[in-house]
Amino acid sequence: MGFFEKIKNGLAKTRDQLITRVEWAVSGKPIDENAFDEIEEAVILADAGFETSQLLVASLKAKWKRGQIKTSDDIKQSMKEEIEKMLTPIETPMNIGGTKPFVILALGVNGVGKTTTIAKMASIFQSSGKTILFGACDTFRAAAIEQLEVWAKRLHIDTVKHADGSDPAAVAYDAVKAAKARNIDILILDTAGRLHTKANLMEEMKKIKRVVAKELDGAPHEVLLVVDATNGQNAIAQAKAFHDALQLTGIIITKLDGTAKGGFILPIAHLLNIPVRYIGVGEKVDDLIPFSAKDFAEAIL
Ligand SMILES: Nc1nc2c(ncn2[C@@H]2O[C@H](COP(=O)(O)OP(=O)(O)OP(=O)(O)O)[C@@H](O)[C@H]2O)c(=O)[nH]1
Ligand SMILES: [Mg+2]
Repeated sequence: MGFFEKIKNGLAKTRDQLITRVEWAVSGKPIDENAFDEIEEAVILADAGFETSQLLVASLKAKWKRGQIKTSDDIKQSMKEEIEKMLTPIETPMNIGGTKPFVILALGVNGVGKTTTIAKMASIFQSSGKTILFGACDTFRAAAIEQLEVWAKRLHIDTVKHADGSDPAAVAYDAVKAAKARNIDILILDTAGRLHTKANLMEEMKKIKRVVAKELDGAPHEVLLVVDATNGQNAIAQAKAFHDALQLTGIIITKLDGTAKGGFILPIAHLLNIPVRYIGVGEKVDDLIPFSAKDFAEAIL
């Protein structure tokens, strides 16, 4: 299956809900002011947030007033264009070419899909010939290290680890040292997830970041937040909190296949302006796809 097919399948729930509502608002009747209120509601229900939905619909309405929108097909076409326009600034792929080892620190609240996403990313990097090392910095949850190692074995990747309950920053330090010594291309650090409202999680992550930077200039090169699409608007709050504390360089959105809340990507662009690197559309290792604004817009409607 190609990328676009996967995104299309992954966004099926969001699309079905959005299309049903948009069509209900515009088909079989002349387009009027009311239709735009209903479209705005549809976009809000896709979890795009009030502010962002308003902005999107305001530009549609302006086109309608200029006579550029006449039919329900015009509406859908214009929505696709506006969504693509909104998402294009956050379509910036990770730039892993320059430095070695390139260090990726993966963060996020519990259960969003960090460990799985790390494995998926590693598999993508491997297919372009890169060597990978994992650092098991989730020493908090029982069995977290084993979970990472199961993936590592499958992908023939080594894991730097300490005992359960040990200092995650010490693991990160050893992992960076090992990556340097072994001439590894990409080091990916898995971390523990807890509620983003717990201050100690942020402090723990800040410490990892500091220790990594001390051992390797410019590292971590990528501070990547993993968010779960089924959390919708709450994922925006998570992104804000992590960004404030840790200056994110990118976001990965997982579980788009399980939700009708895919619209929450719009405020990530409009309010946060943090690059979305990949999107996750399933549990399998090849269910991670580079983010494309055009494909996303095309698939969501
Ligand atoms: N449907 C679907 N499931 C996913 C996706 N990504 C991850 N998952 C599932 O989400 C569950 C949690 O994934 P993990 O990778 O363990 O999440 P985590 O963030 O590492 O969790 P903690 O380490 O406990 O904080 C697993 O069952 C994954 O298979 C996705 O894109 N789609
Ligand atoms: Mg994990």
